[in-house]
Parts: sequence; structure tokens; C-alpha cells
Amino acid sequence: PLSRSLSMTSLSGVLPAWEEDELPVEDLLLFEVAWEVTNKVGGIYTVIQSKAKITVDEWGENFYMMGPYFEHNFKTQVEGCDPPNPLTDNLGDKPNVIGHFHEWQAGPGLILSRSRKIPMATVFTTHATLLGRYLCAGNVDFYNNLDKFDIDKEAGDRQIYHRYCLERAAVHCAHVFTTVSQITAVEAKHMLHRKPDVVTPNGLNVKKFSAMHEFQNLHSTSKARIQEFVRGHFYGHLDFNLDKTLFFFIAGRYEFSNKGADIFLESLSRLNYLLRVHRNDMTVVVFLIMPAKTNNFNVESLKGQAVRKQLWDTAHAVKEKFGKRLYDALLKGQIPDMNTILDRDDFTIMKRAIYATQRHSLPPVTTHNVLDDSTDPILSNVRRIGLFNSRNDRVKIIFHPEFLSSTSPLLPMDYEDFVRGCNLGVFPSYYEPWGYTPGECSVMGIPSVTTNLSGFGCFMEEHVSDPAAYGIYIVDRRFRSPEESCNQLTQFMFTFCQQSRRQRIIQRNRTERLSDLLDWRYLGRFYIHARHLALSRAFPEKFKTDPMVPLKTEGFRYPRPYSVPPSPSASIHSTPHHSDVEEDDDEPYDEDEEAERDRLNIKAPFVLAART
Ligand code: G6P
Ligand code: 1S3
Repeated sequence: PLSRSLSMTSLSGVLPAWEEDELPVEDLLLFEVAWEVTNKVGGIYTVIQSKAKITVDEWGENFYMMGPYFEHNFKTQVEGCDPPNPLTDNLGDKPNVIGHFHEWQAGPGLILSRSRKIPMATVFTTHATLLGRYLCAGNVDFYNNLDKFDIDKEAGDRQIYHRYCLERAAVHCAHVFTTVSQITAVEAKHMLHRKPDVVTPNGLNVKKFSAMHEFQNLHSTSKARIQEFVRGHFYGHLDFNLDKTLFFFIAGRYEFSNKGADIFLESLSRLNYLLRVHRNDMTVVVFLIMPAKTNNFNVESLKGQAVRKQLWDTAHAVKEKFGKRLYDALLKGQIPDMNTILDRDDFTIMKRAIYATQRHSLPPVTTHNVLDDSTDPILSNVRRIGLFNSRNDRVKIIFHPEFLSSTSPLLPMDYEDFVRGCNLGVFPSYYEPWGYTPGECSVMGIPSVTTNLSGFGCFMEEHVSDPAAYGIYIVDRRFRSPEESCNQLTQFMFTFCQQSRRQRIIQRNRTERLSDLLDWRYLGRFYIHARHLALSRAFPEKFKTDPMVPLKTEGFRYPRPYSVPPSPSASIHSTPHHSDVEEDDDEPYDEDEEAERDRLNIKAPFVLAART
């Protein structure tokens, strides 16, 4: 029989441990089925791919994943091999099978296996409800009307009735139904009429560096690469100080209002106003990375990078000549005449290069030719708020309507490197069952904005005291009007701009400390629990879980960082507090001592499960 015990020892020394009697996996087979197995569409791919390691650690060769066959993906993401058992025998001597199905696309497998009475324990996980996503995208006041929708009709009106039926049938056929967050659990109860048995939050594979400051160094090197791109993009208009420039970004599926790009743009125009009237010397360059239909990069953006490259080559050539002449003079025991060390040719090529930086238009707002330029929601809103990258604007906009790639001729960076080089990720989503983007920022030590309508934001609110001190800013989109949420987001960003470099470094150190909480080595336990529960329901005579209530993470909280004063009045609220901060003091802050004090400060007992 399965049972579990509680213990206060842990992975990281901070997080509580959890022990559950191990399943006899050698007698079992686990199949995980999803449309996004080796097929990147969105966040589900990240779940499946990042979770694979801990699942293989537990299940070894008894774990199989099933997904669609796409030649290119097959060739680039997996290695072909023969199945260990002959196909006529695809179970071997394993008497029991667990089938874990993700999302409505995998639903028919679950429904058919149940209707054909195949002896298999089934789990169904939804990462968003179909109807929830559609209703929210249609500007509906979703959360205040959850119990009022005529869901069959709404699905029919949106022409998704067939998919909605598959989703709902799979949910009701499964032995165990799970979803990724508490907020989506509530949504599922109304949109699918079944309350999830287990909430399975999304984790990540956290890469730990041996030295604390290593991720800070990576921030610096990646930031330098973004600065290089910005030099090219803003050629001829580079009258702002790159050392006092912050990089903000939003990235994800192009669902303009679901992902909060609407309130982000509005808040940026307010931030621009605040920075101007307060004569703040910071500049904010904002990247919007959301794929839209385009017909390639635009000429002006490509030209910008070409001009930058030309200036670099010119500077390099002149430097070489200068160095050689200086060296020759020094060898002769002379100090060269600085007025003549460069000749007329040198001046000519420099003048020519400078001439090439003249431009008669503003730096472009978008890097690509967007096909539906006139109706595109981001571009239309940029026109409305008038942020056209003019010299006076303190907030500059760059819409990159394509996912990033290290092979791009424009901004040759992978997403991960790009995130590391930014200062703040902004994800003010309205509809976000979990939301990987802010979590990805956190594990790289980059602060981010999320909302209390996203699974991630709610999870952080529950587990972290004073999330903003840890670089997690949670916009209230649940209990405030859009106007108030916009103002709150503006304030978060303005406050962020007022921090000194040292404060940002301290904050990044704290942000990175949250990564243990998001590690699959910690969050994987919820998947384990769901599987145990499914076995006990499918094969009750063989597997017992003891009577118990669903697994919960309640009771554990990261304490408020030691160095944050108890009263917010002493500093900018919820930002790292440090006395006598120096703007240009960029020495990484060694917070080992603070981290240790925080660990000792944890008093709350951890309750994973209560037995009834
Ligand atoms: C890291 C580096 C510092 C650098 C700083 C820039 O902490 O170790 O050398 O100065 O990043 O931080 P900022 O917040 O200005 O991007
Ligand atoms: C969904 O992908 P999305 O971005 O369309 O699944 C993700 C993985 O569970 C989740 O993080 C996200 O919130 C959902 O919306």
C-alpha cells in the first residue's frame, strides 16, 4: 500500500521534503500522451520536455511518451530505436499501465481506452480550458461570471463544440483529473463541470551554478549583446546613455489581451510620461516578442545593423593603423605627434562612416514587415499612444514579431540568452492558467511582472512573503478595474526604474533564490501523487493510498528577505533596501549571510497532506 510521511529536511535546505513509498515501477508502465511531445506549439511542450528527466529518473525504461510524428522533429529531437518488447507484446510482463493524457487533442485515446474497458489507470491534465481561452479573448468579464455562462451554447457560438465535447468527455472519463493551478481548477469546475483531483503546478529544470555571481556575469554578457543590437537599431538617434538604459520585454503566444499586451502598452505610455516629468535620466527599451504574420525583416532594421557593423569595422581599422604607428614611434624612442598620427584617409573613412548614420526617419517600431500592419493590435495601439521612438521619448518600443533565434541576422540570440540580458520581464496576463515566462525569468535571476489571474502569480503570492522584494511584481487584475491595474503596473515599472544598479543586483540575487521552488525536483511530487491516486482508483484491490485529502502545498512560505526593513516607509516599498547605495557601485552583493538568516527564519510547518 502507498503511504507518505512528512519531513522537514529538504532539497535546498529551505524547501520541505516529502517522502512517499515508492511505487513498484518495475511492474508498471507509464505512457504520457500529448500533441506537444517533440512538437513545440506552446507551454505544454516545456512541461513535457522539462519534466522528462525526473520522470525517467523514477521510471527508467518503463516510461514512454507518445506524440505526433513530424519528420523534422523526429530527426532533430529524438534518436530512433527499436522498442524493447516485440510490438505484438507493446505491455511485456508488466501487469499494470498508467496512461497520462494532456489536453483535448489526446482526449480520444483516454475516452476510447475507457469505453473499451482497457485495464489502465488514466490521468487527464488540462493546461487551459478551451472555452476559458475563447471567452477571455473575446473581452468577456470572465472571472465575475464563471457560474453564469451557458457553456454548451457558448462553445457552439464559437464553433468549438466538437473540441469542447472531446475535452469534457476526457475530463469525465479520467480516473484522475488534474490542472496546472488553483485558478484554472476553479475555471475547470465551471467550464468542464468537474473539480480537479490534484493541482500539478508546472516546474522547470533548474540549472544551478557553483558560484552565486555566475548568473550575474551572464546577465552582463547577454546585456552587452542586446546593447549592441540597440546601437544598430537606434543609429543616428543614440542620444541616450546605454549605461542608464533598462531592457523590459514581453514574450509569448500572440493573444493580445489574454497575455496583457493591451495594459502593458497603455502603462508604457504612462511610464514615458512619468519619466519625462520627473526628469529621470533612465531610458527604457521595450521588446515585444510575439509571433505575427510577416514577410521578413524590414529594410530599415537590417540597415541599422549594417550601419553599426560598418562603424565598428571603421573604428577597428583606424585603431589598428593608430596602434601600428604608435608602436613604431615608441620603438624609435619617440612620442608621436597626436595631431598627425592619423592621416587624411583615416579622416575620410571616418567622416564617410558618420555620414552613413544620418537618417531622416525615426528608428522603426517593428523589426519586420507586418502583413496586417494597419489592423495589427500592437501596432494599432502603438499608434494610439504615440510611442514612435522619438528623441524625447524615455520609453522606446521594438516589436519583434517572430520568436528569437541565435541564427537571426538581426538579433542573433536564443530566448534564454536574451532573457538573461534583460532587466524585467512584463507578463500582465488576463488569461494564464500557469504562465511559464515569469518562472523562466525567476530561475535565471531576472525580475518579472505577473498577475493574480495567472497560476504562477497566485502560486508566488501563496508561497512568498513580499514577492516584490524577490523581484516578482504581482499586478492585481482580479479585484481592480483595468484602469487601476494599469496604474499599478505603471507604478511597478516606475519604481523599478528608480532603483540603483546595486539595488537591482541585490534583487536579482533574491529572485534567483526562488528557483528551488520552481524546480521539478520539488514540483514533480504532484505528478507522482496523481499517478498513485489513479492506480488506487483503477486497481483498488492492488493499490491503496490510505484515505487522504488531496496533496497541498499550504503552509510553506519564503520569508521576507532579512534586509528589507519591516516598515515600507523607510525605503521604496518592496524593493531591495540597502543603506548608502551608490548608483554605479556594481560590485555583486554577497548575500550568503542574508540567505542563511532567511532559512533559519522559516517557522511555518509544511503540510503536504492530512490524513482523514
Ligand atoms: C551584473 C554584473 C555587473 C553589472 C550588472 C548590470 O550584476 O555582475 O558587473 O554591472 O550586472 O546590472 P544592470 O541591472 O544595470 O543591468
Ligand atoms: C498553456 O499554454 P498557453 O500559453 O496557451 O499551457 C502552459 C503549460 O501548462 C501554461 O503555462 C499556460 O499558462 C497556458 O496558456
